[in-house]
Amino acid sequence: MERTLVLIKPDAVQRGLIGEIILRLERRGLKLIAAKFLQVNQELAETHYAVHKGKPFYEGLVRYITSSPVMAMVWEGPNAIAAVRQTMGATRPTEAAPGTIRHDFALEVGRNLTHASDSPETAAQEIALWFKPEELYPWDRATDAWIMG
Ligand code: DGI
Repeated sequence: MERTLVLIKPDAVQRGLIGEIILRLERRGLKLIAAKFLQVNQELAETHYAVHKGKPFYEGLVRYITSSPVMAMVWEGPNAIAAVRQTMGATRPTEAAPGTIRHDFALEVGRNLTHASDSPETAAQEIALWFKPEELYPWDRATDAWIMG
């Protein structure tokens, strides 16, 4: 079982896509175990994107993520990290496969709607950065046996 951090970024919130994105993750069979709606401050943005510090798009990325509220969530499931990234599509929307969120709703890499952890190590770091342990609520879902063998 894996957990992954998903951010519905400011452009997706402003464009009224929170429900659409949650719908696709729920429908896939992933389980929501934590969620919060928040305005990201400079410190959180810089820590979250520390790996990109020094890159030409870094300052714009921090401005973008702090520009308006985001929805932060933790989703759980078998292969959740790969499954969520597949549902999001490639980082550059014009390279994302049809049927993915970034293909279906975005045009530019700098407004690509979502963030999802890219490995078990980053997922653990990012979940700990965005959520306190007591904010995670694992639960038994009546349909689990029909989604996980
Ligand atoms: O994990 P991803 O979000 O798919 O991609 P990533 O971790 O390589 O990059 C994080 C974010 O940084 C990405 O969602 C958008 C932004 N980014 C990455 N490469 C570029 C970029 N933004 C701009 N403007 N130009 C880039 O080349």
